[in-house]
Amino acid sequence: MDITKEIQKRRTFAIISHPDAGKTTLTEKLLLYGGAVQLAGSVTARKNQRATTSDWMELEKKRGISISSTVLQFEYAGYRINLLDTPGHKDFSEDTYRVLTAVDSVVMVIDSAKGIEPQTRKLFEVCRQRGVPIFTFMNKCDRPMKDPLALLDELERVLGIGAFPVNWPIGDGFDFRGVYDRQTSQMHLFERTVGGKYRAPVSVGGVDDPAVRGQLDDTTFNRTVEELQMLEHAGEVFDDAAVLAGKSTPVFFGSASNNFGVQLLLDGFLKHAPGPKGRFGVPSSSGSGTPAGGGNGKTAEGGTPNFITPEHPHFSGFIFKIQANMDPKHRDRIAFIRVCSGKFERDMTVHHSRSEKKVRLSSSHKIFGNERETVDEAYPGDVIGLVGHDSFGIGDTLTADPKILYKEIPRFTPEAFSYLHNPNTAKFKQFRQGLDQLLQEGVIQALYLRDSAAKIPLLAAVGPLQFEVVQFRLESEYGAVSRLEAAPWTVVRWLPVDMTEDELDALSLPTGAKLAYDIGKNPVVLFQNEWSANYFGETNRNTPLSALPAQTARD
Ligand SMILES: Nc1nc2c(ncn2[C@@H]2O[C@H](COP(=O)(O)OP(=O)(O)OP(=O)(O)O)[C@@H](O)[C@H]2O)c(=O)[nH]1
Ligand SMILES: [Mg+2]
Repeated sequence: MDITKEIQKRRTFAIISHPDAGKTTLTEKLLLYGGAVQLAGSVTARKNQRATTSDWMELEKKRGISISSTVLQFEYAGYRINLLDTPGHKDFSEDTYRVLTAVDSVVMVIDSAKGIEPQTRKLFEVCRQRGVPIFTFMNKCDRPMKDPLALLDELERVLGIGAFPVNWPIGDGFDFRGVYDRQTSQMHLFERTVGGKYRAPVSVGGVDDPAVRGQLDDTTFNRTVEELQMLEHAGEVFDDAAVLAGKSTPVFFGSASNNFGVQLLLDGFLKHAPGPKGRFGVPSSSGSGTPAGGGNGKTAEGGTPNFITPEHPHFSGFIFKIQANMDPKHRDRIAFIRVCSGKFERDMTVHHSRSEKKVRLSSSHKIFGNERETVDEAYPGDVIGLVGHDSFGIGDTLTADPKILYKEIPRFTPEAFSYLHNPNTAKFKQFRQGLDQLLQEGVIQALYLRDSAAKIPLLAAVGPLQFEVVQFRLESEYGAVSRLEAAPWTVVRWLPVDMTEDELDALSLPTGAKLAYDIGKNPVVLFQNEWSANYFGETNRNTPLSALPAQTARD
């Protein structure tokens, strides 16, 4: 009973979009509302954390972009909110996609002047495939924006999703006056705040309220009334079932940097967003060997095989992110786990899927940007950070019931390759240690050429900005300067994991192609181009190639 109540309190969501739409700004503003509530209570220690930015990494501050996803947990209106800010740049999409496996819904931020941009569209596709409910925030209404009706149309046309405007903008750009809440029939008038530091003051009233009417010129007033009538006429109603199925998105307008519409979004989101959902596990090879469903097509509770509900009596969760050196004072690594079922208690002993060993989880934290606080218990929906386990990797399951195994983490095909040299032999230890850590975090992948005596790591990235992050972090966190050298390949394909060394020797590769191993010692072929990879595929039909990394290590 207790646990059901805790589960119902949790809301876990990610903020996604194309770069620069305002995710981090919105995140910070959501905290202002969440944090302000905490200030009223006893948790005054939190006060300074309002200054904590979601972009805490040095390189992020320098570049003004998000490079890594950030977890923030706060209480608001009786809810325990786990919020994940994600990077928008496509080179970091591996991190963003991993985060999407850990959430129950998303807020999609759109720059109202630009409409739906390519990366938003890609991320939306992932959400749709996963059936994740989507809430939309049309940001930057304080700047000249596209016609709001055209924006709704774009959502429907480009994304193929129904759009229900929960509120409606009044004017835009310099003439932006606020939003009309269609649920309560009230106008929220906008006042600019200096630097957007404080909660924006809002005055509220109906359309015909003289105080409101007096703020609007005739053109703006008439246009708003006309648009609202058109929306009423269209007769769409808020359809919770369609939202939960990811078929329709509630739309909120506002301006994150001005704190405007942020509270309406937060309240509207909490009213309709789903709590923690159950997840499918896969049959585990460890434990008793029987899948969670008992193998008879039904679980003990009578559900679908291996479907693990949050109320499942045993604790389970999976690691979706690893981050080292978040706090320069500690220099340790945190494994972020999404709790999926049961109750987590600090010091509990659980089964770790990768090592198939029992581990005791004694160092568990609640995370707030790069700040942390010991947490003694956690419930489904919570994201907690675990410290002190070097064997933990991304995708690992931790559970009190060894029969549960999650396979949630998506894999990506690298498309950019570059050697990473260590020019300073005296710093070899730091270089190696730093690189190993970054590889474990999944910041980048590394390959090693098969016939090369010098073990120079060949970095393999989804996008070239990842190289920059590796170099920057090696230097700033490990004191190791590095040098990149362009490599001639653009395509990597994984070979069957069970190929023997003799079989590898016997392969006849196209010109310029090379054999290499990934860090799990799985064999791969590097090709100069797609054509060469296809040619090899056609002439070696008995040796199937895979564009995705092998899931299991050879040793
Ligand atoms: N005018 C205006 N600018 C805004 C608003 N919200 C955000 N911005 C600005 O837009 C820029 C990008 O904001 P961020 O919050 O860093 O964007 P992001 O989506 O987190 O970007 P990435 O994480 O790099 O993908 C910053 O300069 C913000 O100040 C808004 O409501 N109005
Ligand atoms: Mg950001």
